[in-house]
Amino acid sequence: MTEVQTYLYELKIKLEQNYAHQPEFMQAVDEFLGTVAPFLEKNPQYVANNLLELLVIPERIIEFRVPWQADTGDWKVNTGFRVQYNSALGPYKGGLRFHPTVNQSIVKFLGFEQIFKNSLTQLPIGGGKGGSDFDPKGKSNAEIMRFCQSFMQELQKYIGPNQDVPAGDIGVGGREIGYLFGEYKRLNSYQAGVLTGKPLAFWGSLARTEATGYGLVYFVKHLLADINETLQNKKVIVSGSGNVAIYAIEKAQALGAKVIGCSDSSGYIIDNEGIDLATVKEIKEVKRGRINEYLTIHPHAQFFEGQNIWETHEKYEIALPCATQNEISAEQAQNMIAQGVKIVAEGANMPTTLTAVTILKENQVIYCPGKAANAGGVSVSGLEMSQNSQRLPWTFEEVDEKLDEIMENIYKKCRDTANEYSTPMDLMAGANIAGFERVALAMTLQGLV
Ligand code: NDP
Ligand code: 2IT
Repeated sequence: MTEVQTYLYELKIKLEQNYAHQPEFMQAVDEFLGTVAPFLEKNPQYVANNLLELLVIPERIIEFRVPWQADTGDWKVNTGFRVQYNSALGPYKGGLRFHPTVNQSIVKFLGFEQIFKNSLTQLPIGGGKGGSDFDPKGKSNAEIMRFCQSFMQELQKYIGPNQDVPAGDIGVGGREIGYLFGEYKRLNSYQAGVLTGKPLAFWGSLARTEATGYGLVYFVKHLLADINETLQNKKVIVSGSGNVAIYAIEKAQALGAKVIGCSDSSGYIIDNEGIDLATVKEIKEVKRGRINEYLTIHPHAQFFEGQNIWETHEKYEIALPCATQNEISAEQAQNMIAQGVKIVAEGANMPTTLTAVTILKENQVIYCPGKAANAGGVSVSGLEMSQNSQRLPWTFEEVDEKLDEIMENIYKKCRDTANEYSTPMDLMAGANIAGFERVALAMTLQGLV
């Protein structure tokens, strides 16, 4: 073993001893450590400085009690988290997730990936993530408001426009950001840049709602352009039907693709005539309903209750997983290949298990990791921060154009870095190394802090 390999091996053993109880965190770290050796061989100073161990330990983890009152009058409590992972490139930046599965392992994996994602955007933002095990499903508007207010009572002590700037993620959209912002303002002062993903009514950025889904499709568009192809007439399947999924479908359709399926946690729908997005938006954005309601308007479509969309027997070429982590297992990856998939581009964070990634790569499927392909959301969050600092809103077209440009740059950077350090089109290695390069340099220049 080379010195670099020994270093990575020993670090991995140490982390496994300490964090075996945090499987999602270990998965994200394993994926990263598995790709960076060629870069470290050329940059031995980072091994000498033990930079990777510094990088995998968050600068700070905040965990707090969130008490709130249900409409029934009952007293409830959840746990809140904020991982302030790495501030080498700027204030901590990353979303808040409200979902019953949230725990320290989940926020750490998300925060770790966010460091490299934010670095890839080339914007001045560090990495962070947070959330709560609160389940927004079935809660009244008043309960959501009280929960957000209580969550912010504690979180406000640790955030600020130059310190840590949260945004949305699963279960946190414009409504929640609005309530969180109101409470922050009440306790502090009007700091527009303390949160992003704000409603357009006050200091939000045009195109932020669309940014992650649009950015994902722009990434695929630039990838296809490289092989003289377009999205025209491509068959696409998207998982999820939340913020990222909806705007991925919208942009894919606008570029001529035929999207035939989407899902939520209750099952998936297939519409061979092409998903009618207006119906999905009405169900999800307006009524906050379930995906099977699609069939009441489009009875020719099919609903597969309780099933995972990646088990479908429909044929398609492009998969856009936009729901949650580890939604694609090894068996599901095999099935995707059997259905003809050529590109898997992740709108979600870490939706593909490591074994599934290996299977996809072995079968020449182009795999676009979330930390590169879904970076459009945080990119426009960065642009929202710029607009807030300038006190000037930009037009939709201006923001959208910048988003497209950022996604093109990220794609090309990942592609070129893969060519330099790994095998062609190993975009996972490309994203990890290119993301790491900027952070590692900044950390080194800032010294041992
Ligand atoms: P939303 O809450 O808007 O939507 C989430 C969607 O995924 C819903 O359809 C939800 O179904 C489904 N889902 C969530 N958890 C599960 C689960 N355990 N099993 C099956 N389906 C599930 O979230 P977003 O669209 O914002 O986020 C989706 C993904 O994209 C996440 O991985 C997030 O981290 C990532 N992401 C989001 C960004 C953003 O800007 N919002 C930016 C970059 C990445 P149901 O309603 O039934 O729970
Ligand atoms: O995973 C992500 O990049 C997000 N949820 C968006 C983060 C942000 O700060 O906009």
